[in-house]
Amino acid sequence: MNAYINSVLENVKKKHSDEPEFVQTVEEVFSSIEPVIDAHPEYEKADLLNRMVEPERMFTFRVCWQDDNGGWHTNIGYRCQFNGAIGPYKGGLRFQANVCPSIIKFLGFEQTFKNALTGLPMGGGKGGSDFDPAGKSDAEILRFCQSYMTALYRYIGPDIDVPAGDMGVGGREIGYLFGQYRRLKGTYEPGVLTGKGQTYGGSLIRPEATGFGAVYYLNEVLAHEKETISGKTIACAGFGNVTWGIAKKAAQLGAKVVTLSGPDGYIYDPDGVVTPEKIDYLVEMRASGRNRVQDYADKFGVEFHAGEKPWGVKADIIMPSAMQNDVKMESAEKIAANGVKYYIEVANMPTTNDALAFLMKQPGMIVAPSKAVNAGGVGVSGLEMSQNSERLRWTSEEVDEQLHRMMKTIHDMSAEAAAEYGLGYNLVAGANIAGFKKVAEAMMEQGVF
Ligand code: 2IT
Repeated sequence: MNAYINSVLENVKKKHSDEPEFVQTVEEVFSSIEPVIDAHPEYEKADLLNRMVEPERMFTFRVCWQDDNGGWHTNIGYRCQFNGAIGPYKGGLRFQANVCPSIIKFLGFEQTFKNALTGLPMGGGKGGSDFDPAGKSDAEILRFCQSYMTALYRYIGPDIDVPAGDMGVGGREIGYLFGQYRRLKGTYEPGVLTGKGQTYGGSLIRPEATGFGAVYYLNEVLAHEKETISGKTIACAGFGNVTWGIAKKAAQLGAKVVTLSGPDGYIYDPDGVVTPEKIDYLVEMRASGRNRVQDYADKFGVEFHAGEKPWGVKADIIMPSAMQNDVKMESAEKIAANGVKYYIEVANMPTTNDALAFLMKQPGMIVAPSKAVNAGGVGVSGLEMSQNSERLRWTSEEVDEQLHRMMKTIHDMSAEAAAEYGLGYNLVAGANIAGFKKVAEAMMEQGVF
């Protein structure tokens, strides 16, 4: 590897030895950018990479809230404004017990390049809290969100930093956060958050966007291989918003999602999550707060495998759509042994770096990276911001068409970036290169800082 990249990587490893996810994502991005660094000696001269791996700003805040029995709890709130070179910081909030600086920073770093790929003016940011929403009442969620926003509202705004949802933060939480922001600011600024409800400035198709976008991207990959999605089986993970969107779009196009997973195990439904009843049930399961996928097996009489991951199931397409590092070496070996041709990452960094490198080496396997595949979510958030600032509202068809076009462009741009450096049809390297180049050029033109 290029000596400069190596030295920055060593620096990151030393400085952040307690932040494994962050180190992992830096290593993953840096593994692709050697040809760009070689072609641009001015980047090393300006020490661009050491600047790029340091968030512009990151802060924590106290979030204190009262439970329904009058007991008090204190959580840590985070916001990382990673890179604002190409637009206001933009990225979701994750509420999950395991949230820590490493997770927030890895997500913020990924978000920076992902947002660049959308072609929209959005910088990279991420935030959240170690608050665990599981089993909390609606009133507890409301009080937590109000307290969270009370601490955060001074530091965000439609032209400053625009949070949205991520795991544990959906339409309900965004509503409560927006209500509190409005109350504190005394102005109506819908562009401060995305993923809002339809009655107060939310964009049509935003709930579907990540899953739909992932399937549109998949379609481009299949077209490249002269195949179509119709009749294909897809192994997914999770049962949240993203997996719901994939199941819905896949069913519309004649394909079927055959696995779902949760912290309790996975289900295998050979008929597919294809009927409206089954697809809607994912939303119901998520809303129940039980965080159990076994409920699906019980309701529809399909197999449930306790404590296991779905990656041993033979399917045409694998779409890990749950969380980071869900696919480790052991699962990757099963996927390869099954002769799977399409490995399409969806969740942020769902594959460990060794497993990803292993899968990319399998003859005939096509690997697509999450920062491109799931970019439709934040892409439609960008469209929501445009609609808010222009005070207009596009129809579902208009948003869906723009999403479709965006995903095609991201795929084509990635394929072209890889081809330009003689890397063949390498979507992982292509996405890293295309995203990196855009952010790098913007930073250089602005005097780096
Ligand atoms: O990971 C992601 O891209 C998101 N959670 C969505 C971010 C957004 O601002 O819509």
